[in-house]
Amino acid sequence: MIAGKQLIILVLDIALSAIVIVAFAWVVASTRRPTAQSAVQSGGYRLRRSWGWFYGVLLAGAFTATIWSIPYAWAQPAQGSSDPLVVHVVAHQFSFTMPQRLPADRLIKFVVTSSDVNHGFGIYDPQGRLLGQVQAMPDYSNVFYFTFRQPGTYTIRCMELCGVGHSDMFQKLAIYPTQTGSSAASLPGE
Ligand SMILES: [Cu+2]
Repeated sequence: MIAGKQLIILVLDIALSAIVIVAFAWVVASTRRPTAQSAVQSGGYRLRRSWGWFYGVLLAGAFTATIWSIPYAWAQPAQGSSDPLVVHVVAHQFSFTMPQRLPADRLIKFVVTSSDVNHGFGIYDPQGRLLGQVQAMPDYSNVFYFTFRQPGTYTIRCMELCGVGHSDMFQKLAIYPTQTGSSAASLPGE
């Protein structure tokens, strides 16, 4: 049963496809009336210039409006922040070797590698939103800093097609609240 967002996307897809088909049909029909190059050249150049300016301004505007939300500046450990908790992650076909519980409100330094092929290490919040990701590569460690702001059950998913079991390559990660006190942030069994 198609409903809600899927229905909107389907209708939009059909409408946009219809516009493209009409545009192609118009181009095909128009080629049946030959026109001298000189008659269309200056108009074509004018149109091309306006089109270039239109996209130039559009891209510059979109760039200026969105560059501020790029997270690189605050994805790094803050100056003077406490020692990060180092967590090693090894991805395999088709699971991750890593702790199942980690503390909230603590800077975590994930050191991510793979024992076989390329994988992705993606962190999803309890609502299923992607919060961050890094590649898991064989013979190489990627470092990824992350702080879980809210306790809850998060999901780690592989984000790179890595074989037949790729779609089953996910697991839960429990984030527990950090109590005040120095020992609260250490891992069980640490
Ligand atoms: Cu994988």
